[in-house]
Amino acid sequence: MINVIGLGYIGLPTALMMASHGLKVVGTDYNHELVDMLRAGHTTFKEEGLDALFNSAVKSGIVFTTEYQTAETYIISVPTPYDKFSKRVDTSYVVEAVKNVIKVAPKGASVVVESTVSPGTMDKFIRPVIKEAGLETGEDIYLVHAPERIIPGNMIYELIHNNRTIGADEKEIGKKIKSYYASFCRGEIVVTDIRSAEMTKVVENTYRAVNIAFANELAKICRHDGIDVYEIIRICNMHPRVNILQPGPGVGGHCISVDPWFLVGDYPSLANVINESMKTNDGMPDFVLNRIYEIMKEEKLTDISRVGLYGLTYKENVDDMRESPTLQLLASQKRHLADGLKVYDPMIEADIVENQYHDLSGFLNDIDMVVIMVAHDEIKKNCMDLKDKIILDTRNVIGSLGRGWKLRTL
Ligand code: SAJ
Repeated sequence: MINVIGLGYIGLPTALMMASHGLKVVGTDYNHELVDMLRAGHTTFKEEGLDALFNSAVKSGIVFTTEYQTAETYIISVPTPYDKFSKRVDTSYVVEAVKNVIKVAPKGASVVVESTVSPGTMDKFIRPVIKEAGLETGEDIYLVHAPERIIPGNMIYELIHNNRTIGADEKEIGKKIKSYYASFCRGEIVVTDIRSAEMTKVVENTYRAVNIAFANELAKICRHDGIDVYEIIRICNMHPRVNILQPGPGVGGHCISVDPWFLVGDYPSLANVINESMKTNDGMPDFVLNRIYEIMKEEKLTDISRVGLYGLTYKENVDDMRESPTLQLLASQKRHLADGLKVYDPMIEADIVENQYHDLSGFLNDIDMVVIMVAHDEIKKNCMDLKDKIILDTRNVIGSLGRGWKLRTL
């Protein structure tokens, strides 16, 4: 039996996938409300295909509980935030989960950490916990690190099709865990050692962060000289070995805006490009705020409450607001003792911020200038409704459609 610990964005779909592919799975989460919701037949976030997968897993007998189980294998998918001051990974949730697991784990159980950790975490934080409990790794407990790679917005597809990495001390254990993932994963599953698995995961997200920072820096350079950055990127990307990403209002989510800091925190004198890239990305919400003020001045718009931010989530077509550039921008505006910006996001039903709207037409009626922060499909479908507004399109959604409109970009 597999006991999946932590039923969030990664743990839940992984548990459901394994259960619906014939493995006996119990999902454990210490959050009673979350477990009650799952038991009542409701999923806890929106993701294409998640509800169908949930129903299939329930039919196959998945169980949700707040209790840790006696199981042959544990998969730990709990949060690993980072400490904003030290820039280092906060391992407290993983350590706590491992402590709880080893209280009930039978001799020879495998403990798979799926949460993203910084390189060396298993050696520095997890092995000592096992030792302190009087247990031996490789005898009483087998340690494995199996980081995920799925992208919010396309999770179910990517769970099935992405290649994966499994890091284990013993090849045989690595192969056993690989067989569980292979029950649903059609990608290639590489078995390596734990330190390499830890490093690859963080490096993958860092690679993307650095490349997004490059696009963001280009946007600033092009703005300085009045050049269209999108035209530059489009043409450069026609070169066979160039693939520049898209600039944006900032980098959100719980991965690309977080994981690269682990490398900066652990290797402060070595991770220079990474450090500068992260600072560039983190500076983008302020850059957008300055653009808003610049455009207001040009358009002789004096009332900030006539400006609206479209989009609260960290990217398009998800309901996830973690580290969202819009929330960062609003916080920055508050620090400057100015507020009043209106906000709307079709993916968010709850009231999250002040001056938030829940319908697009009401939102548009009350503003003169709209700042597109997220490229949700809704805004693409309705972009003709923006025709008479001053538009700051930070995501290049409107593009050539807006010729002759009051359209600005980053
Ligand atoms: N973004 C840009 N410009 C771009 C691409 C993205 O500004 O050209 C922004 C997005 O708007 C968003 C942020 O970056 O705010 C991150 O979005 P994303 O779609 O690039 O990635 P995530 O954070 O949703 O998921 C990433 C993925 N990692 C990589 O692509 C290397 C995913 O595969 C990982 O599983 C996930 O992190 C994770 O959990 O680590």
